[in-house]
Amino acid sequence: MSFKQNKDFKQIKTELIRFMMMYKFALDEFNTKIDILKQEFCYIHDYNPIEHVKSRLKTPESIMKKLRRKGCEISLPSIRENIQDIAGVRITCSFISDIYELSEMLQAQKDIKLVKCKDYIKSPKPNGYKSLHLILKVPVFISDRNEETYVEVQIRTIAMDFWASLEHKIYYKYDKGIPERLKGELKEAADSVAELDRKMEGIHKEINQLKQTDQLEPEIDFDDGTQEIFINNQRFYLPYDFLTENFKTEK
Ligand code: 0O2
Repeated sequence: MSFKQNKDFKQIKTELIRFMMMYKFALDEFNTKIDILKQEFCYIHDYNPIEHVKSRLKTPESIMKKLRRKGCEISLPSIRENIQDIAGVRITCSFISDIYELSEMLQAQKDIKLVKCKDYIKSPKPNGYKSLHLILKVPVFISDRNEETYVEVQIRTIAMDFWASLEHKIYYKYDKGIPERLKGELKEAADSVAELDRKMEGIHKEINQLKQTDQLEPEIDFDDGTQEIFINNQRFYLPYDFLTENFKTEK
């Protein structure tokens, strides 16, 4: 390799690293947002709808493959515009209602822009695949600029995730024809998963209604009227009257 070639190569390498870093930063930022929502849910609502979060950066091979499949030009600006899932986050929720609630919360954040929403829950793919896909733009602030970076978020229930992970392992991306019998069996499995989700959602709603009825009666922890409260792992003892008089809640 000549001196010039070596210099060019080093420059390309630096540019590529900078390019991919933006997606890594976007993932870092997005994961912090999810973590904050998760903690807020745990502290305030005593309930965590987020079961699991997994993020990944698409491999260069996979990016090139997708670029060719879509018939796009092979250049960094083309990748930046056409491949919107270089930064990908998969969030597994407990119930279907959690998926939509979380999606709304994310879209309500002022610095996040919704580019595309594909609702494969309301309109599943013919093979039975279900999931809510959001293509978002997240601003990444670096030393000399601010870049709006695409992040693909897939939100689904544990049951949908179970099906999709196994289907992916079995034959998603299998190029040859798939026997109709197997397609049918996989679709049946997806229908069972959907039924299970429906059942669990129903039980969850009923339990919530029961809980709300129970909570109408205030629970006072101690005979002297003191309430025990944990904030950030610290224990506080506060008089019940003090709390109800000073912290009015919205009705
Ligand atoms: P990987 O390896 O998971 O990243 P578009 O970008 O809109 O032009 P695309 O990417 O096909 O077209 O969009 P779509 O339909 O939203 O699918 C994107 C991702 O959803 C896929 O990423 C999969 O992760 C997942 N997915 C979509 N359909 C299926 C399916 O039938 N089964 C399973 N298991 N997963 C699915 P990649 O890049 O294809 O793969």
